[in-house]
Amino acid sequence: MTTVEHRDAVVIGAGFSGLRMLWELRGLGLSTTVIEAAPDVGGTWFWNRYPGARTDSESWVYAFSFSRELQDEWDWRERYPTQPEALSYLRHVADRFDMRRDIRFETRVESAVYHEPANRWTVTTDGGATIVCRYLVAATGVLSLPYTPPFPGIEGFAGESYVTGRWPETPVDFTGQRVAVIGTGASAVQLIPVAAQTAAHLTVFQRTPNYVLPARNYNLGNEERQAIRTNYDTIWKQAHGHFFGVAMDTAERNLRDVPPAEQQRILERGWEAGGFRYIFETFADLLTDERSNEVAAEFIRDRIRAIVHDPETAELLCPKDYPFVGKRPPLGHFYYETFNRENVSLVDVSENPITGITAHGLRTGTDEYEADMIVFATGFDAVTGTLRSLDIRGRGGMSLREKWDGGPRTHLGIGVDGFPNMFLICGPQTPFANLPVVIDGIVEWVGAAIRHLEDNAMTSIEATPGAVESWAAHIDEIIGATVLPRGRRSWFLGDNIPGKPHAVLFYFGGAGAYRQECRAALERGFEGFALSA
Ligand code: N01
Repeated sequence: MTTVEHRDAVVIGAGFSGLRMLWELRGLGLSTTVIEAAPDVGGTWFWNRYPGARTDSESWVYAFSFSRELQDEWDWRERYPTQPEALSYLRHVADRFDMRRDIRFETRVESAVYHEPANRWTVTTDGGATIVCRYLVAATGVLSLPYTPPFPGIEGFAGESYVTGRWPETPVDFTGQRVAVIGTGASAVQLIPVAAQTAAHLTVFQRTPNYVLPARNYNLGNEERQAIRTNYDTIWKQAHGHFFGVAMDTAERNLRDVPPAEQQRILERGWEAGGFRYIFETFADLLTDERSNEVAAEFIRDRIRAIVHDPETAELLCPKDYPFVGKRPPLGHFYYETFNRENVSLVDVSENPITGITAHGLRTGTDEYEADMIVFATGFDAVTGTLRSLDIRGRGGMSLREKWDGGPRTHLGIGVDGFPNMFLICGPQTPFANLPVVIDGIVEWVGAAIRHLEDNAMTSIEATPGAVESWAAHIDEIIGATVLPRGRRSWFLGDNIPGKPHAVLFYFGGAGAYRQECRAALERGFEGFALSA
């Protein structure tokens, strides 16, 4: 006989979002169980442990801001934390706040079903548990379901194969191996320079080149660490208002208003500053003006041509038929330099696609390539993939999977009509930005909504169909004013996976503006949501 457990809230996932949500719910005095598939906390940072993995956000904003003590006692080592460092931070948070007692590890949610008369969610897990709760929070991550193309012959490969998003805990040794890497997104861009150091030969299979920005990582000294701690109030204030949720300046001048020599000087400064500073601290119109965007794109192509010695390889690495940021630009740690190594080669599979995996490597339409190891750095069924893989049912048994057949629909990326008391943390149609900062804002909003229900003896909150329609139109309107729809097979738009509906998966108005939109809805009595007594 199954025992039915009762909780105020169930949270799915124990990554950044799930831990932050647990902290919030505890603050409201609500009993909560977090359900996590992995044997530990960490989410993205648990699964993506491939060599070279590290954040693309600067460490001082890739953190929680809810606890001054946590800020004061944690020391980041580098500008961009490595995967082990990011994971140990999240482990530290879980231990520091005694969170593990509320987390059920190595457990997957199978279904979550809303029962209308009782106004309760019933969550079932693969471990046979049944938990009945009032509030359901999906903290399932933006990039949590890896995608591997269904190449024929994969199972017959005689060597070792790995997926970046499911990297094993036991170290993988590339020494003396012929390694094939499929993909040139952010994951591959991080892995390639590291694997190239020990592999006998590394072959990179590229379908679409990316605009890779130099990260310019460095170790943080004691003085800088101390300065970060002292300035945290200013750092968070800046990050909360910033388009990308980071502590960077926001350029106010437009490239089109500046003479060409000055344009180049400013772009050079952004390029040298490293990371996304090239986008945000240079010019205000890079994402909205095609001609300005093209100047910034050509600047990057020039750098590629200057770094990569072989002109043919350099040309292949230059993105040409889509705008800068039309795909999410990866940060490189000597990425382009790696193609000057004797043991690295680039294969262009844009016109001559990979047609299958053989016992000893892979094949394209015309050629065969031998490999001892294949790394699939082929991306994720992003944003909606994990949510759609769960059997979530709202009013009248309505399935979230079916409801989103044509693409996701939400209000503020937080609520879905027909799914009362269900909250999404970093669901579809929330900002594409530095996630800990976005998470913080959303969790605070959800906390305020639940507090409102509890304090006013109300039973449910649910997005209205009208608000959901308006939010979708708003999202479309925002992206329509940018160059982003011209991206190539962008996962921002669901276009990286054959058959996935083309839909705008993010709010591209910026993290700061989104925070204001959420606050305005709250101040107007949770506008766009129906509340029931
Ligand atoms: O995945 P991707 P990712 N044949 O989708 C190629 C975040 N992230 O894991 O572009 C050949 O970007 C595909 O080619 P194409 C970050 O937000 C963050 O690298 O579709 N190639 C592409 O090159 C990032 O944007 C960090 O033509 C095929 C690659 O596989 C997001 O995760 C680190 C193919 C997939 O690239 C996703 O990055 C890492 C096929 N059949 C990731 N199918 C940090 O913050 C796919 N590809 C540090």
